[in-house]
Amino acid sequence: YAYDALEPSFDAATMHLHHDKHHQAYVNNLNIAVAGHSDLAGKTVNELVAGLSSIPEAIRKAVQNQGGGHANHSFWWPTLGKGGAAPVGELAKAIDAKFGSLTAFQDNLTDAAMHVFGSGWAWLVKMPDGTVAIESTANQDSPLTAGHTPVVGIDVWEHAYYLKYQNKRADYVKAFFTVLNWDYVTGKFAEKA
Ligand code: MN3
Repeated sequence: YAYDALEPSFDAATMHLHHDKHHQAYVNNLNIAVAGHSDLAGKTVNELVAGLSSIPEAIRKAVQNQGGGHANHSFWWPTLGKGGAAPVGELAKAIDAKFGSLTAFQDNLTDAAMHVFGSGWAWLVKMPDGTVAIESTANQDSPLTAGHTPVVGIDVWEHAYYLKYQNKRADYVKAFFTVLNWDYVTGKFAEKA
């Protein structure tokens, strides 16, 4: 989708900076970190962050930060857009089972997003047993490292919202729910079932 596709919730200038500068920097720095580690070359970024403990110590922190940044943003972009007002099918069932309602889920995720101190993410994740849960991660840590699969994520780094929303993270989080592509998220959840 175009940079202005999520206007007015997410403005085009923020999307340009976020995708072209911030996300690109994670990619560039990850490539620098893994250069010379030919054994890692065939792995996807999700495999790298999921297997963080087996990454050589000298580059583990770089893979955690830069690889996590690449993995988190690569996950995130396709979940944004216009598509569906609510989850359906298996995801709707899982959210209802855990939270009781879609509104209660949104309240819980909003709360998690508001309580991230500093930079990080709030997530709805799929647990190994198939249930869903809310968690937050610091910096660019990925839920994949703990064996949890991201389903919905909110980037609460200031780079995600400061240009348009300044310090008003609550307004940004509210806007996020208006550009969450439930059709896509629901489809991905069913795929991983
Ligand atoms: Mn970001």
